[in-house]
Amino acid sequence: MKHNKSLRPGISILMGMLLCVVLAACGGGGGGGSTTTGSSCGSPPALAKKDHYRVGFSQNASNNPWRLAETASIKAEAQKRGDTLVYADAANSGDKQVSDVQSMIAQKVDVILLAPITEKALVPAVLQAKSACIPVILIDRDVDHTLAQPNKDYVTFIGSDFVQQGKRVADWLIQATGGKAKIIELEGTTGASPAINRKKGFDDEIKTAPGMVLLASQDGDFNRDTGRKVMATLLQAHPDVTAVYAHNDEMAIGAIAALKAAGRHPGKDVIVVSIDGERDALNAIINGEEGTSVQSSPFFGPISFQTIDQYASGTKLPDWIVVHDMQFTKANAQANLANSF
Ligand code: GYE
Repeated sequence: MKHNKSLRPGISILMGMLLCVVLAACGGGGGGGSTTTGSSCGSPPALAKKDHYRVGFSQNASNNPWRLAETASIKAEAQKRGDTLVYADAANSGDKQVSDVQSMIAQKVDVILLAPITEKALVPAVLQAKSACIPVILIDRDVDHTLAQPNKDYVTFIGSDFVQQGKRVADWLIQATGGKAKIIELEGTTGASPAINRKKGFDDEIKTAPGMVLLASQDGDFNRDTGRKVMATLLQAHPDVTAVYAHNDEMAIGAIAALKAAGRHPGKDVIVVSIDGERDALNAIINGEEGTSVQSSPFFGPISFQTIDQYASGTKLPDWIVVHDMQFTKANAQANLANSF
């Protein structure tokens, strides 16, 4: 029969589609991602449930206690579960981190935990992992949502509310200074989601108190020595400074060193406040050189692997899994020293 030839492919496509519906597992296997047109493995890609996973962890840097604590937490949890960790440290380079993720894709890991250095640099890598049917879970830093979306291009973002962290620091500072301060702000790495949002949270909140004046705000790269150098320079331009807000503890410790080197008395003539809750900051709070540090928990191991389990089981995850943070002051710094990093 003449039209049989053209009919057959049509039938087999139909049969294939029916089979897909019956199995409800087209290309994906396990739970998680929902299948959408144009993607063979789900959007975001599904993750088949297994007893043990090969998990990629792309860390953006290892040059401070916070990063080391995060890596240790992830490694410990992987080991506890008998999962295999494929680890890479991008040493503060967006380009290196993109190639680290590409290498994990080439090694066909089951899932990638990614701590993207900036909001934009890792977007191509996230989309490449999606095309390769490997789900990505962002941890500790987010990407730009106009370029890649949760529950579509990647599974979810697990991390702190950075806007809230900045706001909490500002509220403490307004209280401690009676609403009057001349402030230098040391920003985290330009383009990194905690830097963007910690600035927003703080800057918006101090606007509610007219006596809070922002003298200068500059990138200190989340780094102790950069923070020290930037502070030393800004101090010369603004000797009237009475408060320093650093986006992380490392830069606060650097700023304290710069202040002391310039003959100032942190904790007395300049109040220093920051975010993270690392051991050096808690000690600075105890000895009076720092006012407060709002916690940003680096302990991502348990929550990340629990999220992998939930995703593989087909649990619908929120776009953002919010990590809740404490705040350290003179009242509780000593008691929390033993658990710090
Ligand atoms: O506060 C900082 C680190 O992304 C939340 O990055 C993290 C931040 C953390 O370098 O110390």
